[in-house]
Amino acid sequence: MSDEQHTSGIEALADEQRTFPPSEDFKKTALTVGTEMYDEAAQDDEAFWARQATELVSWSKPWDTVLDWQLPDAKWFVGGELNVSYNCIDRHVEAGKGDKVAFHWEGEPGDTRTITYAELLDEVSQFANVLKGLGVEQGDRVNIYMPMIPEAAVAMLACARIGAPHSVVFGGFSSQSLADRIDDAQAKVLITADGGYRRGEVFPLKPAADEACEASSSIEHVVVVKRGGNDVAWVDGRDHWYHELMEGASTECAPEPMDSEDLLFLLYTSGTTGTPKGIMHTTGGYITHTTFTHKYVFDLKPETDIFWCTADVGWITGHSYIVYGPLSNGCTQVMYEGVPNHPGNDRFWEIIEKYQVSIFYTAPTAIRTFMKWGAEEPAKHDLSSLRVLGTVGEPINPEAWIWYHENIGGGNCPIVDTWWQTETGGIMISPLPGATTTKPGSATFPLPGVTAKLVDDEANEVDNGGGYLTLTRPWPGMLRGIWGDPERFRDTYWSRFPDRYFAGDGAKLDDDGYLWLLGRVDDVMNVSGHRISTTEVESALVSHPAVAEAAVVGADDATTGQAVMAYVILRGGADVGVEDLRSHVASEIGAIAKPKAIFITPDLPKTRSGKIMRRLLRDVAEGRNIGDTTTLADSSIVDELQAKAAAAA
Ligand code: 6R9
Repeated sequence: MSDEQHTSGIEALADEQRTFPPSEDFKKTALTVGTEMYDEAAQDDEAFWARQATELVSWSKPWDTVLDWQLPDAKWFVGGELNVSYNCIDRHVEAGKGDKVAFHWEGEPGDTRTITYAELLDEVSQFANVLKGLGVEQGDRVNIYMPMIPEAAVAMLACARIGAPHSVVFGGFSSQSLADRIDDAQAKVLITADGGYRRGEVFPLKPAADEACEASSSIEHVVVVKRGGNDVAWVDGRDHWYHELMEGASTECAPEPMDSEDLLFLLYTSGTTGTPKGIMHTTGGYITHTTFTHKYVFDLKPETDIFWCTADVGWITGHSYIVYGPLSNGCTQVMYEGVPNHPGNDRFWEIIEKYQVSIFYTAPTAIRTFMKWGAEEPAKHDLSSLRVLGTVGEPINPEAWIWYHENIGGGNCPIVDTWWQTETGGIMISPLPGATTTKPGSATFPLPGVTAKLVDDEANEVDNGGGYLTLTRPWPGMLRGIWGDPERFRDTYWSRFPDRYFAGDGAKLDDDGYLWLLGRVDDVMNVSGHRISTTEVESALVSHPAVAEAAVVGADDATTGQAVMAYVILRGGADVGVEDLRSHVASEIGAIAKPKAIFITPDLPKTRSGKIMRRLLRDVAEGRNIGDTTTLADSSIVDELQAKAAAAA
């Protein structure tokens, strides 16, 4: 990568001076314009969250205690009972909003489906009865492996209705990844589809689901939604068509009252080791956090806004800001199945115009791709319905922020750059669009009720300059643990700095107290907003019979944020092509983890004590000059790698 590209990336954050105060016009109708909520939460954060839980969430039994905090274990709204599917559906129907559209769903080929809250209630209740009929009981885990179709949300909500925690696995993950997650959660039922549409073609899901069932031990039933129309293999007694089971199912299914701390779902995410972690989210705190943040961060007016989050339900963003937060707030959403460039590079802008989307939430990597496609694509469409824009998943470079502001927002939509994680459940650091003066590239300030502090290596708090991002107070949406591994939970998040949650991100505080998130400080890469562990890719590579050793690093990439770069030592006498190794990683983990480049090398740069020097490999991959290599066991290998990298660039 050239120096020029490099300074347009994260380094440019440091020089960014422009500020964007909310317009007078926006402030006229904004939910929050001043600092009242911040002041209230600073006085007493528990009372603040309790007020949100009372005002925004319906409980069948009130709680006794707001917070029970015994580090690292937090319990919120202790003793309270509620049902999340009731909060997301029934209460809106009961309030006379049954005819309101919950989803405008758009299939990639152009087919559409409109689902009202009343229809959603019927379908979710029916599917909840289907699950019960398959023997799913409260507490049983259900795996979901689906394309972006409404049935994915229906399946999640049906699980929530009967108190069966779901574990959604992104449809782009391989059968092996799915099998690992099924086994870890010991799920009884798998819900999938024959296939879905992507880039104008059907991508089959059922074959991977079949392989995963073979490779795992706990699945008793597989429910298959017909979407792609592709041929599928069938295991009699185990496999069932969704539409056939639904035919006979009753639309009456009372929502199960759940304890506030009952498990709502597991969602697996990459950590610094090779094994993904099953992040646990519970009921009362999670729905309070997602409902609150969805309302205030996006300045939501549920009566008039049309909300569109472009994430996949396989990620936390899809859980919190397609399914739970927006439906709990009773708003109308757009849900889209496919890619942004089918049939043309303006598909997103066409959808915004067609459905009059007013709040749009996407990822920086998507914005940088739109920049490449050119401003003439959005210019073909009337985007004047938009009033709030959001980003999530990775730091946004100021250049992309400004492009988004001008070309999508028409220069007058506030941008909310939202920092959060699978583990936090919901948004933690973000502007409030009517109250916060934004700076392009800064996620600005912790939300009311959230306490974030930077610390240095010795755990001293940093008020100005760079440090590690930590959270000092519990928040309602926080993870309650790692499924089956309490020790890893403590080690990963609570042991690096005493009495604090360590997020794994580096950040900087500027002179005005604005937070600038700078990316991961651990062995986790962020590729197009997806978290991928370097160790996981290394394990995938060495599982190939031709590979002796592998080192993987995330290198800066102008479009995807980071790109996976691999250095591989082959076994003596082995001969394998780089393409074969790339495909091997895709089949082990999924296409998102495919290395952009693989360098075959006779050796890897190691310290005298034998540690692979990743920092140096990153420098090589990013085309930087390597300085002092005297601590290296053999420095000639670096010259060789540099020559290879230069040849590949
Ligand atoms: C929601 C989500 C979490 C990691 C996180 C950080 C990065 C997310 C960001 C951001 C800078 C933002 N991240 N939002 N970095 N600015 N606005 O993405 O969850 O997939 O678990 O990833 O993503 O590095 O630690 P998840």
